[in-house]
Amino acid sequence: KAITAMAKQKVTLEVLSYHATAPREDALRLMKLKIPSAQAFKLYDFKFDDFSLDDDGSLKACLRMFLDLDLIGRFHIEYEVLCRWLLSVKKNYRNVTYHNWRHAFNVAQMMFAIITTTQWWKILGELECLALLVACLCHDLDHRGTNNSFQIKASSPLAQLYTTSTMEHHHFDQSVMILNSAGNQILSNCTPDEYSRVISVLEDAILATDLAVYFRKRGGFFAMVKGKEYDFKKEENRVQLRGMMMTICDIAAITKPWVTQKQVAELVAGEFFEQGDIEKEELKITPIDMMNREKKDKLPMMQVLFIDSICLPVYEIFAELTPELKPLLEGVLENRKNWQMLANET
Ligand code: 5BB
Repeated sequence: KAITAMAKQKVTLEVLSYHATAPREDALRLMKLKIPSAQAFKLYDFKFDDFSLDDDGSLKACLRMFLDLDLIGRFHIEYEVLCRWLLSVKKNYRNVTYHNWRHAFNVAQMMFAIITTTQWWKILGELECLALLVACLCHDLDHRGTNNSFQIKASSPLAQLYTTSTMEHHHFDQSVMILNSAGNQILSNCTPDEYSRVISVLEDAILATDLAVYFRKRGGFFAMVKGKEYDFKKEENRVQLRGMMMTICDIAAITKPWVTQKQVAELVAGEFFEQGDIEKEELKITPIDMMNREKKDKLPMMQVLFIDSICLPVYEIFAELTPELKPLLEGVLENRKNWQMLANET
């Protein structure tokens, strides 16, 4: 529904006015810490344990990824500014059950593991690697633990501002705000041309994490890979690749060893149930089964459905694109077996 210019301005102010960056002192502390190797952190590992690092560990691991991809050297990023930016990004995640800083960090680790294992950094180039790493860390900024359809049902200010990909537009906005905040400008030594390219790749990448966008774009990507007609020197093919890479990193918990997958699924379910509780108590509506804690017996069956309809197709196509990503597909199949077994018990 269209809103007037004045109403839109009011909503914009409401949504965009508040945000805070990390104190400089925190950056000075982080700067002095010794950064272990990528190997020591297991950052190349597809089976990286999502719960292995504490807050400081995750920040140091981020610095290691920027260092090893040579982004600090190539884009002349000041180390103190990078530390402050990382702390600010972390600070702008909320303490929600699943869509918090830990999730963002794990998505970035998977992106790092993929671009190093496949050596796709050579295809993507430094600018797109920088944009993708930033995108992973920022892709769920200020998530409130509720999805796009909730924003619409609750007529939240965000839904008035953005009618499609509501949360994802907000995550991108928050990303740009932090990138432009004093003391946090990791792109300040980029040329104007590099800056606008990074922001444009960042926008596409963050918007690609909307499930609706994935469904809209995946047919074209699958056809491109199946038809072997791709040429990653063509920008249109790279955009498609980058978008699908965001998807496989975002949902990579589904590829992880069973112990990790089970833990993450509990968190995802927990956040869904909390949204369901608000829908019941405040919006007076009946939540869908996925968000209804009275239906939690259905979880294993829903994970099988999630795997079949969303995960398997995209990990299959990436395994076809390069054998180096086959371990991700194998992880999904292993988890499918376990969820199917649990589903059969109930
Ligand atoms: C997902 C789409 N939704 C509108 C209807 C339900 N489906 S689902 O059947 O595939 C489904 C997915 C049902 C239950 C689920 O979790 C129960 C705990 C999930 C599910 N979603 N399971 C997961 O482990 C994860 Br991770 C997710 C991801 C949620 C964010 C989706 C981002 C997609 C990017 C392309």
